[in-house]
Amino acid sequence: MIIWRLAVAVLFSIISSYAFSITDQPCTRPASGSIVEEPATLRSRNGVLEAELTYRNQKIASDEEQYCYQSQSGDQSPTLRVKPGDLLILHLRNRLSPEQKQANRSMPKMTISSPCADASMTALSTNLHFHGMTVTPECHKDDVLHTFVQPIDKPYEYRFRVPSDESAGLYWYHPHVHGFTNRQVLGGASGALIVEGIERANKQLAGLPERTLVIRDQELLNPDATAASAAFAPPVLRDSEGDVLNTGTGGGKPAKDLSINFVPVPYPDYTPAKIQVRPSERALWRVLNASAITYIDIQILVDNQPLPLGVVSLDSSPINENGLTPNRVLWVNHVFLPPSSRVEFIFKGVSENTNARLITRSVDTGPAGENDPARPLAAIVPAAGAPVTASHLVKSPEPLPPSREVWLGNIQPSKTRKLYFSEKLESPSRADSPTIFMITVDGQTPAPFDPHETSPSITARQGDVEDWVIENRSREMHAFHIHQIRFMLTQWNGAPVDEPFLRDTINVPYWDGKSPNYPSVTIRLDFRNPNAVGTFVYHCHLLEHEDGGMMGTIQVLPQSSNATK
Ligand SMILES: [Cu+2]
Repeated sequence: MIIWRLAVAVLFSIISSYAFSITDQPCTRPASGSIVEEPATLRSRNGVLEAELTYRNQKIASDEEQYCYQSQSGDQSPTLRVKPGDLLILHLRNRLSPEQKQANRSMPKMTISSPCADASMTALSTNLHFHGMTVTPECHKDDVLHTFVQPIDKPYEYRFRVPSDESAGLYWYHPHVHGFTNRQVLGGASGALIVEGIERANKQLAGLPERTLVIRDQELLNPDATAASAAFAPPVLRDSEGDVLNTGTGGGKPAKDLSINFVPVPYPDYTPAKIQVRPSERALWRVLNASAITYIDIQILVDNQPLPLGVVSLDSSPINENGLTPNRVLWVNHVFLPPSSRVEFIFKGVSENTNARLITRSVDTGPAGENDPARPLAAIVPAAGAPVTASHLVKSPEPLPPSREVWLGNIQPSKTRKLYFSEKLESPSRADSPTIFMITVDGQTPAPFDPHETSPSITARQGDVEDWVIENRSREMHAFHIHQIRFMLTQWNGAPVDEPFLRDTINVPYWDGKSPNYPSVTIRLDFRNPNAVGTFVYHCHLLEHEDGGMMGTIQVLPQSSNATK
């Protein structure tokens, strides 16, 4: 008995020291100016990727936390790499610490029954959304309306098959608990997910080395610093949420700092991170804007001249009209990425002895928007001895067979709807009162998202294609995103556009406050995929806005059903 007790005590001390070593500063991040390392990778084998992700937090200021996903080997935010048709099994272990301060926004407490059915939504609840993927909105797959994993729960299992026709490219995962998403994503809760095989859609990619760059935003590391050019800077104004308001100058104090693969590039000095490359080596660069609220407009400057970027995919959708125009590359000087968007492009390479930088240009988010100034992200450092990238695309890929789907641009929609983004102050007489954010189906009463509302805002039918006009009636930009499906941009402020790719997020320009017509985008949504059947959400991907109510639900009925509204 004594030996048994001793063994238990030893075992306990081993477990506790292990627990201590992994909980002590679990979300440690690199210093500014560090080399940008490729995220650790978890790769499927024999058609299956099974992994455990432990979700942790760490307090870094009185009201600020870092969040991280840790793999079993302790790596943060690993990139998940799967092939179409693979089975993905993720065990999500919520280990958020209850000692952390709860967010101010309190959600009504609900009875915990199971992680699949209306568990409580608090600052310690979490779940996963697989952004961009066309898996079904069901529990254990890609549901965010009823799946809430609490710290007391045993590991929660996500289990789904990547659709065999899922387009190859860059996707991502992040938590999606209404009211608390902003805080978690701003704290770093995100990771890349790559569906392999993009070189099958574009033979110009064959054999290229590849690099994944995840750009995140975070609270300012030096919020009280003044810019070097402060003599010319306008006064710093903040919105009612405390973010630095758009100065309209392209410069000044940003609302948030940015990081690249977790290397912070903080205001005011913006010490760039370092990307090591081999001289003149072409590569596929995959860039994700995983920011909670920050727009970026990426550009590579070589000796201060823009380097053309060979875009092959946007939002994990190859630039090829579903295979109608294979091997297409769009050469552009910069790429605008709203929060949650991704771009994959051919990086032409830079020769030695050049000054090359990855930057974001400034984005004018509107008078009520955040300040997103121009700033460097990373110095691109060519050196013959630079490490070989961890991953290369297949050298002799088998080209993808032609798609059996009719290109969305060639289909007439069965219905047109109009939705609009709007904002109002909680107390209209007080300019500093919190903002209420709304997305409303035209004709319905504007109201912020209510997680207890059981009837969907929109009902559609699987098999259909619909056009939605989305207006912005507010003085700041919003980024429309819908789960489960993709769409095509067909009009920008009423003018036709003909994009050879689909998106899952689109920016909607801000209203100037006087024009009789609100700015709008028209998108063609594809409900043909049977995986779209079910109830899921559409929302603004500026997560402060989503948490503040800018979200709605859509129910997609099976094709055989009659009811629509
Ligand atoms: Cu928004």
